[in-house]
Amino acid sequence: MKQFLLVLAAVSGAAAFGQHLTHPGSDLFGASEGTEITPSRQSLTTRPEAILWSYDFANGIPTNWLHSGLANGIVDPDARFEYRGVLTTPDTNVGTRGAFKGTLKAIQSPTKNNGFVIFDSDYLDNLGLSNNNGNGPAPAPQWCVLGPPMFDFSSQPNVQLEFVNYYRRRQGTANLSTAISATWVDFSTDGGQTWPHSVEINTHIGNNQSTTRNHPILINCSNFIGGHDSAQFRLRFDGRYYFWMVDDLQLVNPEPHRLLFVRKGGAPETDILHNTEGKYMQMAVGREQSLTFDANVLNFGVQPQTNVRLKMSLLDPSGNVVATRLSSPTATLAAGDTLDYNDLNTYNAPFQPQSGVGTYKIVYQALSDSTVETADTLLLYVTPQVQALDGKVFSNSLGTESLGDGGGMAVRLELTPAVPNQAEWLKGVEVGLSNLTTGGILELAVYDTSAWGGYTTGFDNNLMLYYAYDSITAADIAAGYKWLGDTAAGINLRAANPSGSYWVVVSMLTNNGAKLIRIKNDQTISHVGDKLMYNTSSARWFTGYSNSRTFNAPWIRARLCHAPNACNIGLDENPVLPWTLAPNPAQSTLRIDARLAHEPVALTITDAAGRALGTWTAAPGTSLDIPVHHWARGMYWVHSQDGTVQAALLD
Ligand SMILES: [Ca+2]
Ligand SMILES: [Ca+2]
Repeated sequence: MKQFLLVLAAVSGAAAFGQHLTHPGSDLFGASEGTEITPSRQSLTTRPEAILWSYDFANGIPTNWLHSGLANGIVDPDARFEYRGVLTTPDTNVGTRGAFKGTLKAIQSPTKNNGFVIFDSDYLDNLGLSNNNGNGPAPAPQWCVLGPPMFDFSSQPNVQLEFVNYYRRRQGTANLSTAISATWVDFSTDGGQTWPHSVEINTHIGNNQSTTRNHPILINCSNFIGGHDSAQFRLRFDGRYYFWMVDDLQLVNPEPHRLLFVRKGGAPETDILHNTEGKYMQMAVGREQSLTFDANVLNFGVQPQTNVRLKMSLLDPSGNVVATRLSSPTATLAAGDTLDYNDLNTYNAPFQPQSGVGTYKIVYQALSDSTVETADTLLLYVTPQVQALDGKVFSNSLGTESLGDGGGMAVRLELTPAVPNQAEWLKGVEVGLSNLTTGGILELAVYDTSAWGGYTTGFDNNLMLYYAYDSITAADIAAGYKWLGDTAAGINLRAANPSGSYWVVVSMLTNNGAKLIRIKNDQTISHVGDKLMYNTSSARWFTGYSNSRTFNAPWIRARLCHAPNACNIGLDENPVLPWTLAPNPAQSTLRIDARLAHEPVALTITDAAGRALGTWTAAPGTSLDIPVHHWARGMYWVHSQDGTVQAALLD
């Protein structure tokens, strides 16, 4: 056990330094699919008396606005935002016209129908033609700024900029990094001669991801332009692909009391922590995990906020609040300051879903004496048998286009037993497939965590505990998942150590690129340390992509049960096995205990590779000792004639 724990710690340590081990970024021009990305709730200010200025693009781009641009570093009159209006061609029903437009639509701003603007980097680079990159009217990377003339805010110390935008992201700035957004807002206090303040926006999405079509942007720019008589702001597109649509600009007085959930220092707005390495948003009943929570909250209002704390509520499947937790309070939070997860957490008071199978709701609220801010509700599923990282949200897919033929994904599986020391079984794995998948073969392998040799070495095949593979059929693609398990191979993995951790590895084989496989991914909750991906071109494993959740919670769902015959809902989940192994791990002798059996127990033992080592029979009501001191250390399988299989570990 000591050795096992050391290996486990090593893997955890590596994951904790994941930022040094992440892939530099997917080089894929992705197809658009899945749900759009929604950050924590963030609504525009609605108090009409607070509006200092607004423009809804009903009358095009005014000629007195700042508007200029560069294409690939050269001044180019085509590097401009385009106006989509009622009478323009194309009109307000059309968004991007680029070669990668897919079925993407126009922005969904409040006044979309009277006009909006778009910086269509995709179209400007390729004129809407495939295989024409760089031959459009304003080749990428482009740089373009757009903004109204200056304002006199000498009597306005507090100013907030708001607008609605729809951005699909690829690379930012002339240095072209997927880690940087191409969407910025700059601020000037000298009428546009210099722009000393810049804010990168839409940082909550990664490469090839889109915001929602009505994503609000709120920037408290009091410290930038408040109190200045030559105040100015401009939108800046600075990068490469895909597009940026903007509408309904307004400058307002910030609200006196407003808290916002925000990202800070790479930490997500809100986070959920489990008492295991794996963050299971689907938990098999009996394996419910204790949960704690944290958040980062910004005082986005004008006034200081007092008695600031995080409140968590758990609602059971009937909608009843069954638990609440509060973080310790912070006495005062100044305007513009942020409390992070060190302050706003419930680490000292875990709670766990206890009302059985069903969908639980988790509600994050930031409280002060003056206001309440509620984040989007999170759903957690307690299932009859499924244990999975994903929370059933299809954000995007990732597969062989990016990871290559033979690329793979692994998720961590903890077989926490419902009953201490009771054996746990893996019946099989369900892999969520994007309908962009065209076929190929999926391979499933399960390893103890001790098989992990590092990011370049990968998993030791000699320590493989379970293996299955199958072709992806048209029916699988139509169903949206591929089942790999009992029907394919008829083998059950039994956990020799029920408290152990395993890696469930899915490899994608495309017949030398003839087929495409894409596996669904959920970006909702940040995952670190419980998943890995293998990229064939780099010939190594990665924890994910830098600054992106493109590979976050792949839909690789394990079906668990307490015995091989108990994997169907409704069956007895606690059968008594007619025979047991002892001791396990064994050293010199492996004892087959058949004292509870009513018939002779005939056993075949195979090594991890499936090679048979011999056959033994224990008489009912007796024990049989098998000398194993001359066998190699490692994992063995003990098969009985009734189809039961148990793992034996020789130590
Ligand atoms: Ca409009
Ligand atoms: Ca040009």
